[in-house]
Amino acid sequence: MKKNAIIFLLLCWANTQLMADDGYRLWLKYDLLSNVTQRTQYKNQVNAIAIGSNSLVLQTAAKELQLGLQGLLGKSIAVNMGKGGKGVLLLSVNPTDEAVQNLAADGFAIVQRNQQWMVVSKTDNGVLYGCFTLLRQVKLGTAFKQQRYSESPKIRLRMLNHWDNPLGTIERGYAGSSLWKWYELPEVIDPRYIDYARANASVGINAVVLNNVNASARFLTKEYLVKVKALAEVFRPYGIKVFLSLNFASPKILDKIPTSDPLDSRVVEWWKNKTAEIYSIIPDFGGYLVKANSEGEPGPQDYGRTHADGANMLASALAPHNGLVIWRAFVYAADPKGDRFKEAYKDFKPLDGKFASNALVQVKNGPIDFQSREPFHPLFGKMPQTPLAMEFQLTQEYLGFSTNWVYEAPLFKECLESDTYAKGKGSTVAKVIDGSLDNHAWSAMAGVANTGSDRNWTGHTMAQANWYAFGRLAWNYDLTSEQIAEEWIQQSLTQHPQTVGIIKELMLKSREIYVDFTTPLGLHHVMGQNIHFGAEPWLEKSARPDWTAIYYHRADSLGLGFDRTSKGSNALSLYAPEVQQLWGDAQKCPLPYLLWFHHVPWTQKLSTGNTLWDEFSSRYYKGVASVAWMQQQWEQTKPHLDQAIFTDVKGRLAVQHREALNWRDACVLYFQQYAKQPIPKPYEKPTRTLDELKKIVEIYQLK
Ligand code: GCW
Repeated sequence: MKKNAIIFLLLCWANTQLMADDGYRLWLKYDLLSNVTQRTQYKNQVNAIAIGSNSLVLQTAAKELQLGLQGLLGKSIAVNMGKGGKGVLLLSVNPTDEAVQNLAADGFAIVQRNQQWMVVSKTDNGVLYGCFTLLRQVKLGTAFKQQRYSESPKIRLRMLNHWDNPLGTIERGYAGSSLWKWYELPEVIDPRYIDYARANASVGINAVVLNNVNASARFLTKEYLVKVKALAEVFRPYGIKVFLSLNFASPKILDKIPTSDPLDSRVVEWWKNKTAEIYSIIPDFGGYLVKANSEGEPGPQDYGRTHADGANMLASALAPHNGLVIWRAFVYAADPKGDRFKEAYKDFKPLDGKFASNALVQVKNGPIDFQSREPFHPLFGKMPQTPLAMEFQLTQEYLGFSTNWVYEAPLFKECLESDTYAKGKGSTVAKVIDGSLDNHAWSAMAGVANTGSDRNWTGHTMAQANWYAFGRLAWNYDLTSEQIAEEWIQQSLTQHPQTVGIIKELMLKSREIYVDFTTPLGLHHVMGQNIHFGAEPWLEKSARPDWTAIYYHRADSLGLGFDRTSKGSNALSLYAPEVQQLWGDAQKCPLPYLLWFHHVPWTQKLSTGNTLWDEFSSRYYKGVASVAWMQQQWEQTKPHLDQAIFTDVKGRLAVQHREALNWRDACVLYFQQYAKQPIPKPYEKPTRTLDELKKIVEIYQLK
């Protein structure tokens, strides 16, 4: 080889090393295992991979396994067709294999028979998930331990919802612009689309909605459908189905039909034809996600029809193609005297039993809007005849954008583990949405994506863990937040035991810390009107009353919080009696939910021994101190992390500290006007005035 060529190759290599750990590779880092004994042991197990059939997904599975094992074990591994033999890892799709009999379609078993290891499933996708699991196990040192290991997903549709717009912006996106380069598609296929699909498949995500629920009708035009087709082709080998959000007024917008009334025959016909057109372009298209009659979006109520009328019209257009309609329940009328908490329930509960069999209703985890803590949505457990899909938000709209570190697994699990008591004790939200409580064929969990064009995908590197955790929990919600954190850190950041321990502790505490310095004790919706990372508890006027802060906190000279008992809005009555009992008595209500349900006197003694004011204001100070603690802890990780990641997170933590101080001072000074009590010792009164803090928020809001 010529000298120049060698230098060129060396430079390429050096470049990949430099780029290696800036967060791009996510949790899919297949570097040589540092544990030599383990490496040798695994090396002896696998010499080659064999696939029994040549389907797209199986080929992907083999390719991914090969790539991963070669990197982790440092040896070359061939992929062949056939059954192989000793030392050959067989990937087999065999619905009659006894190892997979009791598993769901996408489940898999990793078994050893006659000295041969195999990954077996009823479906191609199952084998793919088995391969990614095996790679994870090799990386974590837990592979090939049992002669038979199996997993089965608890939720059938594990989906990301992108809120991406045609021009490349992302609604509530904080990691750059959209991954989808609509203008360049379908001709240019950004290799990043493939890496995105790999990451999803590696955690079991099998469906994506490409565009914003505030949907442009443009996505249903021929021009866009060929772009969507190009993406579907990239995702198909990874077992991922593509869905689209639709604009309910599309017949009017795109084809000048005078109405979009779901019961009008011209409209019915239009959707039937449009849907058939989509399936002719994308034969395995998943279906539609719909936001209707919500925040100004069009919908069936514009014509005096119900949400079920709208959903069923689309469901019947989709049914011949085996497609699904996922209808969102995020609706609320602007009623200054009402309680937004009750709105979706009021609209949807009466429709239970009225939806077509290929329709699901997608409900946000809580009744308001992705706050840092919400009680579970009262619809869970109250619509037994309808499959309810869960909607979580991964993007941190109300959790500090990309400058705050909030590990969301505890938030997701808190909701999933809540007991609805719909069919007695143990009727958890998880059992409602996995379909087991009411025997539904379909089940779904959606995460509003936090991905974007930033090199590390999610803006804050630690937010990658939320994408990861979402996939893992949709697959198996019984995993603990700690398990998920541990495996994510080990795959993404480091395997140095002390450093893993430090980062894990930070992750597990991060959400509660965020709650403390923003909305302690169940306070909610007091963020800035447009820029949701800052406090604006003084917000009194907005386009709608339920977009202000005072609507929710109800501070007055007596106390703080929204009375949702029978003396107030009575939203509590939407829950089962056992839940009402749990939250209904202000003296016994768990503190995290206190101000969600009660207007509590400032002077009331809480279970901590402090008065409401003292406890409430102290939490802000503790929260800020905890962010300082996070910063100190993070310093200790430096020797064991990639420096690009270390420095980036360090910077973001410093911003988080600044924002935490703003939250603390704004809230403490604002609410003190009502409580009329001093800041409790040993804390010091903020040095800034309330007016100064209002100015800061104004600057953030670009006023
Ligand atoms: O919380 C609100 C967001 C909107 C979003 C809406 C929704 C897509 O602020 O940006 O719109 O929720 O979920 O529909």
